[in-house]
Parts: sequence; C-alpha cells; structure tokens
Amino acid sequence: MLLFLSLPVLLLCVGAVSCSENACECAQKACSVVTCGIPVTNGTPGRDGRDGPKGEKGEPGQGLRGLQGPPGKQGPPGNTGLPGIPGPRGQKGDHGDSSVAEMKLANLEREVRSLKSELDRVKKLQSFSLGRKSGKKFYVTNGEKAPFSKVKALCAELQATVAAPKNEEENKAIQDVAKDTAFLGITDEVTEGQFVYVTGGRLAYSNWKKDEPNNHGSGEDCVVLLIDGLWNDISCTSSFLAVCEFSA
Ligand SMILES: [Ca+2]
Ligand SMILES: [Ca+2]
Repeated sequence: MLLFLSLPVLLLCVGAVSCSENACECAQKACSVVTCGIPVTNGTPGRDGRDGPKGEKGEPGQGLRGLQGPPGKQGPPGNTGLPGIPGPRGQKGDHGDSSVAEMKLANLEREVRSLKSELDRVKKLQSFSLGRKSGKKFYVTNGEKAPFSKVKALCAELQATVAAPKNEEENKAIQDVAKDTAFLGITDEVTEGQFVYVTGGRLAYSNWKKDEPNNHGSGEDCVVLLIDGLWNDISCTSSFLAVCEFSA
C-alpha cells in the first residue's frame, strides 16, 4: 500500500530531474519527500506449521520392577449349578437274576421235600431195627459207657435228652434197648433225696429196687436202670451206658 501511495509522488519528481546516480539518491534530489537509508522493519510471525510425523517408540524405562506378591485368599464357593440334562436311555439289559433265584428256590424246595421223605423213612427204619417205640418216643444207644456228665453231652449233640421213663411202658422200652445198666435222666443233685428229671419236673413214675435210693457211701445222686428194669441211685462219676431219648 505504501508503494502505491508513493508511486504518484515519485512519478511527479521524475518529470523534473534527470539523474545518472543510484535510484534512491537521484530520487532524493528530485523529491524531498523521499528519504534514503531508513531500515525496513520485520513483519509479524507467520502461523504455526503443520504437525510433523509421529516419532519412533522409545526404549522401555530402566526402573526396577517389584517382586510378585503372594496369591490372594480363595474366594467363596459359587452357587450350585442347575441340574444337568438327563443322559440317553441305556440299552435293554439281560434277564434279571430273579428267574435264576426262583429256579434255585424251586430246586431247594424239591431237595427239602426229598430230605423230609428220606428222614421219615430213616425214622421208621430206626424204630423198626434199633429202638422200641413207646408212645411218641424213640430210645437209642451207641453202646458207649461214660460218666453221667458225658452221657448228657452225647445226647445233647443229637439234640436229644438222657432217657427218662415216665411210665412202666417207657421203662420197659428203655430196658429192651439198653440190655445193660444204663443212666437215666434223673438226679437229686439239687436237693438230696428229691429226685427230678434233668429236663425239669418232679418224678411222675419210679421203679426203685428194694432199699433204694440209699445215697450210699459218699453220696449217690444219679440213677441207673438195672438189667431187670429196677432203679438204683448211684455215683454220677461212675460210667454206665448212654441211652438217649427222642420225641417222635
Ligand atoms: Ca443222693
Ligand atoms: Ca444206691
């Protein structure tokens, strides 16, 4: 703008003077308006330029890293999950054991019936060959002689009791089986002079020999059936024939 304002002035001066010096000094001579040697002042700074490209990533820092701390406490258990989906249906199984068990049971029942029949036959054979049936009792002996305590044990092993006649007929039956002096299941071990059955109960029948029981010597608390069928009290530690009694 300044240039445009001073241009007509310069043109007005050039019309009056002809110069061969440098342009400014010549202009000064021609026109007192023009002043030479005045420095030009700088303009205002321009606007900031655009941002440059992004720089490269720097090196990691040199600071010391701390040690890893201990693991934290275990958290509370979670809630129970929903029930799972039912699995697929399995294949059809083999026949159960019930049919096998029923078959075994049927076999056992047959065997029991067979054994019962066999037992009845043996009992009849026994009563025919060894024992003498008197009412509903059987009497048997193995021919062994022993003290009374052992005779009781022998009969107990057979789930029987020592023979003890309750009447004359039973007394005769035992006599016939024994054919020897045999212990009877009768004692006065509990109360002297009061004879009872070892199975319990006072005597319902007796067949004492004359002057017996006499509790002879150091004492006689057991009873034997003599060959003639009469009774005598005798020492329990003496050995006599074992005759056992079965209920039919
Ligand atoms: Ca006695
Ligand atoms: Ca006696």
